[in-house]
Amino acid sequence: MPNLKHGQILGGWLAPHPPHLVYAENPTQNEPRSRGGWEVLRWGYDHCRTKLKEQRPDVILVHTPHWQTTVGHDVLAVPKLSGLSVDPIFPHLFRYRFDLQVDVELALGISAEARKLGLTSKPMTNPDFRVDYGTITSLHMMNPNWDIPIIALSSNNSPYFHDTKVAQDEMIKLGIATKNAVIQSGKRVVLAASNSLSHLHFSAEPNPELPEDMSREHVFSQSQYEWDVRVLNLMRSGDVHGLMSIMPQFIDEACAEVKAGGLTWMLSAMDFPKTPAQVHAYGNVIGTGNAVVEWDLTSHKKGITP
Ligand code: 2XP
Ligand code: FE2
Repeated sequence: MPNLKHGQILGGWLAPHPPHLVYAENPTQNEPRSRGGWEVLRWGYDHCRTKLKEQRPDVILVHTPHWQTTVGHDVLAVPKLSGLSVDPIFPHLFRYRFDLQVDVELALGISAEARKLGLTSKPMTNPDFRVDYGTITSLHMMNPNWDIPIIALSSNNSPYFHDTKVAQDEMIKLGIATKNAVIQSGKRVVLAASNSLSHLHFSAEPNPELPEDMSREHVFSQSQYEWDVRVLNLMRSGDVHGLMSIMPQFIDEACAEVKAGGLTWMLSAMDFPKTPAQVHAYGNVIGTGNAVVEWDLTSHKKGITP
């Protein structure tokens, strides 16, 4: 019998995860209370929530820098996970009770496809696993009801030991593996690269009494800001090859969090789309540069091709 399934990647989102965004939303799941803050970025996520309601994907896949694996690329593969996730740097802002479902079938498929391409990959099957704040923040902002199953992929920390280019080449393979598994699954999927852009941040909270004091929030430096704008303009113009070619320099000069590989993974899974991306918001969080950016693959063609 031929395999008649043909899954689709509907789109991808650059979905930054400063825990401040969840803190500012005051959801019931998060213990600390706030007066708000970082509204422009939070409003940017409104577009994502609306789009997901229209699209109703079967699963959201996220690549996160804050679940780091020294060996290989792990894929979350426990059907249900719940617990308390605390941000180790900002525990006063993020103590979040998560309760989520994982698409284990597709998770196993991604891990198997990654191994076929020569990568080291394992399904993560520990039922007590504490999900990291990168995964939770991006996914909470995208879908606060958590009524769509998810899959999180770990960040192999090879970029921190090896040449950036070698590490990013591995992420291209992980993207291809993801695409292959999605196609075989027959599922409709949305991707999220959980990353800030420029990533230098203030060494202390400008106002510890009121972390959401927006009178103290600003770009870390003019050069970090200019790097972010350059990268966002490449996304907006659909110049994905220009974007990929300056990525190593962006990582070095702006300490960009895309170093962890999520953006490269996502663009690769989407066949490096020349579709102009839509920047829904840009804003700073404790000085870092963050943008909510959408690649809508349904606007030009029906998803990806094998
Ligand atoms: O998530 C990180 O990497 C952080 N440093 C948290 C704060 C702001 C991020 O943009
Ligand atoms: Fe981060």
